[in-house]
Amino acid sequence: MRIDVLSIFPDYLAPLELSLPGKARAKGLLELHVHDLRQWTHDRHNTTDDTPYGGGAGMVMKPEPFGEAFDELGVDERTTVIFTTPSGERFTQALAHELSTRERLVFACGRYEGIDQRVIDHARERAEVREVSLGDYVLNGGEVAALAITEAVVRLIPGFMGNPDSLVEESHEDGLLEYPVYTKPQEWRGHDVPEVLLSGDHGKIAAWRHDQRVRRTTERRPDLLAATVVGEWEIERATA
Ligand code: 6GU
Repeated sequence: MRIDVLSIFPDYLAPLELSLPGKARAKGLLELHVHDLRQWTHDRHNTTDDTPYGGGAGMVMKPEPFGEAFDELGVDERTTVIFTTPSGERFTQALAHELSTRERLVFACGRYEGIDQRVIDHARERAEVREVSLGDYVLNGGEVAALAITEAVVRLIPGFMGNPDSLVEESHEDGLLEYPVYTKPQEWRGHDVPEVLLSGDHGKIAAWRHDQRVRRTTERRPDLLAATVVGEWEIERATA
């Protein structure tokens, strides 16, 4: 996979050079380029924004730098352009899986009040386009979202995870949150590891963990339960 990120604050994306994506790059599974959008400006102030037509607060990101960036990067029908915006569809594990199948992602990070709509309309004429939000809160710009989306997607690229089993039992893979985990020591500051985990009875442990997942999901994310195969009776038992 190749990922290009367009931003007026490329330093925000520095963590991408490290950790998870760094490992994928070392394995040759990922090629990653972060670009300063200002390199596609031509005035001496490197202007990337202007006042909105029709009036209103704030500034709008100009279309020309994005257009020139798309041209130079060769954005085409094999490319998925991701506009990070609080007005987008919500980013989920399902969307992470979908994006992990793409050969080429280009992130266009919005700042200020957003990007001139014609950039998105134009991108749709030459590529697949997704407008994506991290969740229902407002950030100063799309850089943190591009970072989060990249990390979630890259770890799903086949061959990236050392142990693919660890992907299966995670929160948001099957619609239930994860069970609580414990390690040594067996007793710590008056808190004991649950007895069942020391029993050696793998069937009982699996049943306990499943109950814990149902209980947590019911308490913290009841909205997730509607989409799972967990029945009413099971929720009642786990939360009894
Ligand atoms: Cl993608 N951008 C901004 N500016 N705020 C957000 C967001 C994105 N996702 C959630 N809040």
